[in-house]
Amino acid sequence: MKLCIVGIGGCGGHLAERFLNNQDISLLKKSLGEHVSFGGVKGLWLEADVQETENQDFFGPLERGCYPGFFVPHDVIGSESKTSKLIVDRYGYDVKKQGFMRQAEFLKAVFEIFESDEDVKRTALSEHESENPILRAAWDRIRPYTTLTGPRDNNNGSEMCDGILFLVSFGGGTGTGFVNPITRYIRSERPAYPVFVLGVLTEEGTDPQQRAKEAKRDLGATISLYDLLTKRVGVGVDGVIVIDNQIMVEKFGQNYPAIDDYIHQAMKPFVAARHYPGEDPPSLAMREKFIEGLDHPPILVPCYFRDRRRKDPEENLVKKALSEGMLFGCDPAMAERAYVFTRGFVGLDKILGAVARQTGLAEDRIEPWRKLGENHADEILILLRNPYGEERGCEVKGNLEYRIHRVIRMALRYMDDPESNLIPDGMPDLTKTSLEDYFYGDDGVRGRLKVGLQRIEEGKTPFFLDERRIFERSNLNSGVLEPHRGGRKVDDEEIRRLVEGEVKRVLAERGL
Ligand SMILES: Nc1nc2c(ncn2[C@@H]2O[C@H](COP(=O)(O)OP(=O)(O)OP(=O)(O)O)[C@@H](O)[C@H]2O)c(=O)[nH]1
Ligand SMILES: [Mg+2]
Repeated sequence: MKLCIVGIGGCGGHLAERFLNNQDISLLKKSLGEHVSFGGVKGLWLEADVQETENQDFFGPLERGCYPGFFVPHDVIGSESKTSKLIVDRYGYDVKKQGFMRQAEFLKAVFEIFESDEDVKRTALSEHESENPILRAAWDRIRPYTTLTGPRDNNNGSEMCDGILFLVSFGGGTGTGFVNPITRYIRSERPAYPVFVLGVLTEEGTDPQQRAKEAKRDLGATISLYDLLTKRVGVGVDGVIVIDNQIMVEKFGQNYPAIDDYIHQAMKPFVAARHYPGEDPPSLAMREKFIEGLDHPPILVPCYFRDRRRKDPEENLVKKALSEGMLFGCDPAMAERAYVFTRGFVGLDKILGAVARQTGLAEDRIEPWRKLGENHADEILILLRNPYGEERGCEVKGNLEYRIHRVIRMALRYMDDPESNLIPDGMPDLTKTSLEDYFYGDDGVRGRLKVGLQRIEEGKTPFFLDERRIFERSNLNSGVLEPHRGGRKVDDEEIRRLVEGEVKRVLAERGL
């Protein structure tokens, strides 16, 4: 799988820089040849705050043909835009606000409006030739790097990426809020194209920039994770790779550049291109492996270790990866599956045996993919699928349940704090009622998070159940939105049809 890397927001941009860095010899930052990133990845950075794009010099404006480039999606909405005015007048949300608002629910609300309000859609269509112009523009910038480019683009297919990896933090506003709408938007067009998210969960206490309290960041993280994990397979992403900044900060101190270098290093076996002969499955087949047997996207915990080349390295690599090498705390014995990526000289049977022994998984639940490595070192990345679900597992420090339980408790605390002002004054009644209902209503997020906590305590999986929208299209003809009334149900049959259609289309495109 050759990945298209899309960093979103501050953390996403810093990480994307690591992945997209040029390996070619460069002089004074000018490449002497073609820009070649590790693993042949390509990609871009989506940012909402122009100021942030001016504070760095790695990415240039895509509009000016720069590579690697950044793009500010809401720039497609002009300052005199009727669409923007309609949304401000009816809902009180200003999509032109610089950097948006640092809240996950802001972007969630805005894109639900674009999806559901017929007047907004009509106005946007006449003004921007798209009902959802911000997401359309973002997707239009991503797609040319993928095998999904239209036939007229005349790109060399083998150069193109056959999967997307979004890089975000869970805890800010931009990455946290944008990742769901954009992945959902891509999915509505391409149900079977591999799409993964790597999300860095914000650390405990204060972050170095001290921009927001932990509880506030945790509410954003919770909303984003909730929305990612409750979509059905084929509607949502194919996996959410989680990394805990808390573990990273304990390892490296509050040094984001060092943390980001390490995260990139740890993901190298996943993105590396040089496969062992016969161990390079088509990306659609790999995607199938990740979601096999699941209704909802899995959580994937990365465990990484790198060691100088030794004789018989397998047992030690696996052992270290599953202990000191976990990038998010968990109990590996709880994993349902393991996807193993190695670089270097390792034996297939030995790796399978070592992972089976140390996780308790049957060998048919372990998927190994070997790649050629660097001189003098072997490395391993194990992605553990859904390694949680033990009764009272949330009481054991170091477990996934323990960390997520804390994040949800913090989110609830923030929701219950009157100073949080989650229903801003001055918003139109429609928005106030919708937010009130979304957060605090009988079927609201507050109640659902409490259920989530209980499910975690009881060791049930998954801990979040059904999707929850802020706005729901309840009256198609008038175009007036009403608060959520249960969500659109996408049944299994519809998903199956969408996925089958997509598989057929891709096979036909490749003449298979
Ligand atoms: N590992 C790592 N974590 C980061 C980095 N930058 C920010 N974070 C974490 O991510 C959280 C959110 O910050 P950003 O990613 O900058 O937020 P954003 O997505 O740009 O959203 P805004 O709040 O709208 O700026 C912070 O609280 C940190 O926990 C980074 O470079 N590396
Ligand atoms: Mg930011």
